[in-house]
Amino acid sequence: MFQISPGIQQSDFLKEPAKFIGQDVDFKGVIFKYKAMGNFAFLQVTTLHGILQVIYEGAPLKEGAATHVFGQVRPASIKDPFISSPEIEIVASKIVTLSSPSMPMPFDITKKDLNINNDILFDQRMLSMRHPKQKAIFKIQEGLVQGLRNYFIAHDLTEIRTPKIVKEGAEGGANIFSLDYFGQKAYLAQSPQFYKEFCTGVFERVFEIGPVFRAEKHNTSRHINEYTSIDVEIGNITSFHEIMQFEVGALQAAFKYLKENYAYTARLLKLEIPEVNSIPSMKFSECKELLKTKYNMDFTTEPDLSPGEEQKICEHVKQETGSEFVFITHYPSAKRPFYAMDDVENIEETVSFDLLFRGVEITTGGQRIHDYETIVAKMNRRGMNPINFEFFTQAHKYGLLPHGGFGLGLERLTQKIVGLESVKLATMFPRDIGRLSP
Ligand code: AMO
Repeated sequence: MFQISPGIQQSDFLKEPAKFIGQDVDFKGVIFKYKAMGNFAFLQVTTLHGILQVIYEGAPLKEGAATHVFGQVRPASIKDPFISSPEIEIVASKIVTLSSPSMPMPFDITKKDLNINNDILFDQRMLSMRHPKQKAIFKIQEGLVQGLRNYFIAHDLTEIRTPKIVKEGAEGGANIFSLDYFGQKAYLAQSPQFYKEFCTGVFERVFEIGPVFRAEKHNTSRHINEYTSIDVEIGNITSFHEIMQFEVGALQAAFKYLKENYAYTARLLKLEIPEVNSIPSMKFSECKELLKTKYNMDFTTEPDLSPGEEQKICEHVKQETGSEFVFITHYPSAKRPFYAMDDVENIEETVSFDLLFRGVEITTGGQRIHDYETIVAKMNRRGMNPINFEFFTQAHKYGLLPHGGFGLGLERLTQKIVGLESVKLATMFPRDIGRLSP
């Protein structure tokens, strides 16, 4: 018997290669690009922390081979921005091949831009993601989640985990997947709405970052059938404005975190990470009026904004204020789910909001009904059977704090930060009406 102690090998060199100029180092990585130059070769080697340039004199090596490189660090002769530490290169004295591909890649992955069509990109996701610019999208996504999570924890939110197989859908509408649960009808959760609301009665402030499911029967650039919802719910609020303020702070913190910790990835993708100091806000009804007068878009009787209207409003706000974000508040009650609180000053409107960013809705949020009689009355008005939702309204019956929150779509946020044409491109393994694999 032998003892297993905690730990895994970590390389100070790979974390900060520029600090090792003049020193002998060794590290492991995969040859991304091999360029023969006569009697030597330039290699780009993908490592745990980025891509390094290696100069090597020796027998030819295969792209895609996993290697152990031994050599010395020196200032770089060519400063390539594709390399994560462009200021240095490694002159290899020895390269040991650890494993070698038996087949060439189905497409040329060594180009600076992959340029393959989306079907191939997604069919071959496990390979196409190896491209540095594809991988970078998901590093940015990781940074966004980490920045947001840090902010949530710093503001005393408890992280919760809620079921994804549920008895009732929370959001209404037809976009719900049903399944057979040992003879009972069940659904895939459209959101953790009910659960996060209960949990304000336990922890006061909660968040969850997890998958949710929407049976979208159309193929659009803004919909996927499984996405990651960043859900927040906060108790003891006096107004839904506090929820909006909280989201402004969370986005500000996440973008700062990206700038501080993902500089190489941001450079590789040429990101424009927005500065968020404050976010303008306008009422839904004002927004409809503006669209009519300024853009001749007369859909004033529609209880929601169309994608075209969202785009125009963002354009207008950017022109007027410079902000790439805008909150739209007071959505019509008719369009919001039953749990949304109506405005006491106008019960046709809710104290709710959407946040639009670069032309697309990325968040819905608002204050919720916390009173038992009010929520049951609203369900009855909508023809819903309160008995089916007793598990939810019990929380209201036994007392619930005034509360509110929001749901932020991680893939849409990533899409817009990176500047991708579709939300699917910001999803590692997208699910849409025609795709269930890989
Ligand atoms: P809503 O249904 O508006 O609200 O969803 C919240 C956010 O989730 C994202 N989103 C999607 N992203 C990709 N594909 C989809 N099919 C998709 N559908 C929604 C959007 C959207 O703004 N329970 C409420 C939130 C709350 O009030 O707390 C809810 O789920 O970015």
